[in-house]
Amino acid sequence: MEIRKELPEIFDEFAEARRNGFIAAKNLKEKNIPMVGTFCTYMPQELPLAFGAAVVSLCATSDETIQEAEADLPKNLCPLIKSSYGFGKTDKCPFFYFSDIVVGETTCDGKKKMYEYLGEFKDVHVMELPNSQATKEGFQLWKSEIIKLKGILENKFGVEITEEDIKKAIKLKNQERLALKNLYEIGKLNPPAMSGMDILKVLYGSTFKFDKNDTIKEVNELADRVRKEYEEGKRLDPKPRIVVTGCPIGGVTEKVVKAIEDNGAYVVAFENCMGAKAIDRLVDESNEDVYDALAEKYLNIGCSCMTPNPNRIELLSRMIDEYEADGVVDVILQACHTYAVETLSIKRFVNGEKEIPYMSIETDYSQSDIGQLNTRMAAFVEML
Ligand code: BJ8
Repeated sequence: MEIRKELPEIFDEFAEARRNGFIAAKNLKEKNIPMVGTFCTYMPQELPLAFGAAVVSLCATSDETIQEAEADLPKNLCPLIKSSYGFGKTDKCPFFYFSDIVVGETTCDGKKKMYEYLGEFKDVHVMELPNSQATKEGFQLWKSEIIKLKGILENKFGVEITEEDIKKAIKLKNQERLALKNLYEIGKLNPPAMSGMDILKVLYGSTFKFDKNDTIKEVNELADRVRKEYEEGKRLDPKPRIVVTGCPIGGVTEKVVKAIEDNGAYVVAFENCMGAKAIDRLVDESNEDVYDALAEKYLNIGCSCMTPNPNRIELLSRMIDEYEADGVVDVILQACHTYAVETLSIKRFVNGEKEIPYMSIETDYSQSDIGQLNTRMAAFVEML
């Protein structure tokens, strides 16, 4: 077996996508293409895509503006919220700057209160997300919020969004999900074909590429290439296999994924919002009612802001089995209460039903806990 040391440079091209995305965003604006900013996976991207707008994620990933954010927001608040607000407030994020409208949702308390302040200097629309997926009333509320968003976008941009347009956007977005799945499901191979860091580069980078057709093609080609090389014998060393769950990890990738992989394991799958939580479930193209289809897909995202939250357990369970996980690492961003409270049920499930080790870590966007994280990760991997 040839042990793979050199990974394709194309992974780095995806890692560069965020930086190149600034220029791409500027080009879109010069062509008068509307841009819709989003902070959350619940935002039905098909609606802006249906009238040719670009969608960009505004969740900030560095601590650069946290100090400025803390002038307005409490220190003891999730770094994703502080950092995102800080980049908006200081005009340091070109994606925020270029966004014509920001669409938020009533997910966690910190985010929804932050949107009120964001609305003071940006056009913000907040969708009312129900707290539960289990009731008919909740479903109807979310469906009506999706229809309301369509009206908001139509008014704002002076366009008409037809059901035919939405159907086309559903197809396109599903194709993108399938391409990204095609790529991240490479993580099922044992021994692995690519590291978790490389999987993440593609998943994260793809959110800053605005031509969906190009992205679909590129991601599928990359996945085919990695599978072909794997069959030819290019593989990574067998090591313990970790599934990562919890909060979005854009701002702590270096600390968490690198700490896992530097200390003797591989991340083979991401259950969180940069991975399967956002991608796993497609929109049902056979449903004639496009709003029903969108409401069904998005409302079923297994985020800890839902009560109860069985869909997170269901997805995690499938992933532990399909990716032959040896352990689960649950990443909690500091002061994220819903994910922190849910650690108990995730631990019970992983240790009890799945009978594999579980570790939760609480971290923020600073560099101060890198040493401690590495020590904990090394001890955890040793145990596997
Ligand atoms: S669907 S995970 S992107 S809400 S901001 S909840 S970390 S305290 S991001 Fe999220 Fe949508 Fe859910 Fe996904 Fe906690 Fe921070 Fe809140 Fe956060």
